[in-house]
Amino acid sequence: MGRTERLMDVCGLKAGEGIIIHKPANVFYLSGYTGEGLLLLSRGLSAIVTDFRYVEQAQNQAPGFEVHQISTGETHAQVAASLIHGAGITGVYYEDDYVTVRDGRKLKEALGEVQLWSLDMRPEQLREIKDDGEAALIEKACAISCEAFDYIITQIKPGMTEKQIQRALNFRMLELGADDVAFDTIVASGPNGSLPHAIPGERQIEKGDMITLDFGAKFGGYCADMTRTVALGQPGSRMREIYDIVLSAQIACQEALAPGRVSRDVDAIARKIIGDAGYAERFGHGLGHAVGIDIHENPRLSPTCMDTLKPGHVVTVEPGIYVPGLGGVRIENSCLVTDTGARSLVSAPREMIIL
Ligand SMILES: [Mn+2]
Repeated sequence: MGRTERLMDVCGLKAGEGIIIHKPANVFYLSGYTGEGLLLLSRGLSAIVTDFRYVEQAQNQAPGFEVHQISTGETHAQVAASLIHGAGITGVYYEDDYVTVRDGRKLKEALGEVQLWSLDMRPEQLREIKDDGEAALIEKACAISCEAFDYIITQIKPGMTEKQIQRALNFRMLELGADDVAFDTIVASGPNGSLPHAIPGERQIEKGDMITLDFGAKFGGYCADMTRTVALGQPGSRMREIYDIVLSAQIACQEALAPGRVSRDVDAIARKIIGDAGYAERFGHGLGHAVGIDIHENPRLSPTCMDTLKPGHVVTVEPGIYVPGLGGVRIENSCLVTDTGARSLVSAPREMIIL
């Protein structure tokens, strides 16, 4: 069954009801189309509403969809509304978590008597379970990322700035076939490592620094996410200790991934290991998150997420310890939950690399 049919089924969509999709990630998931515009679905209609710039692209990327071009001065909502009225649709699900208040009001005006209901993240729920093709794209994105990592560790030298490392890493991922980077690459050196989402700056790296690299390629519309913390020269004893704690937490949690496990219980394993070592307050973020078309998806491996892991989930396992004034360590793999357990899609070694 196709993705649009599955979505209509989980919505319990009846004749005379429709779905409007605005969110680019959901439009791509359901149709393959990557341009601007919106998707309109019903039991008898599969349409893309877009403007002149994207008509040919939409026809090529989404051959199963009628493509409707808006005229100058016309809005997407007006064209969608006329299609909805023409098809005799009386109620429509839409993404009330995404459409702005202003656009929602315009949509309501254009639709007139047609009712609007919340789509309630149902496309995102379908996207949680990756099919084999999606898992293969994430695996390829991870392979590009790992190859770029192998390269960058040969390039890092004292005196380089964080920004220089960031640029070289991004450029290598693009050279290796990435569509783009999946998110802004983090390069955090020395004391900057205590900032989990540090912005790479002009700091020059020096001997004795640990450097956290958090990055990923995007390939075929899917994201990779990995983090390694490497040392330039011998690190101090405290940073070594922190590294060993984070590594044991990462290994234990990755080994614990399996269908049937509750997300928060996996998070708790890391929190116990790091807490027992005396660093509970220095691990303030969740253990991980799902990754796919978007870099952050559900389920979350966090203290509050009760979701059960299932085959086809791809989740990151990324414990970290962050000590202001000293630095930080994070180690992250993106992992595919399988029928029997899980496997990392990231092949780079997790043990400390000293450059
Ligand atoms: Mn991550």
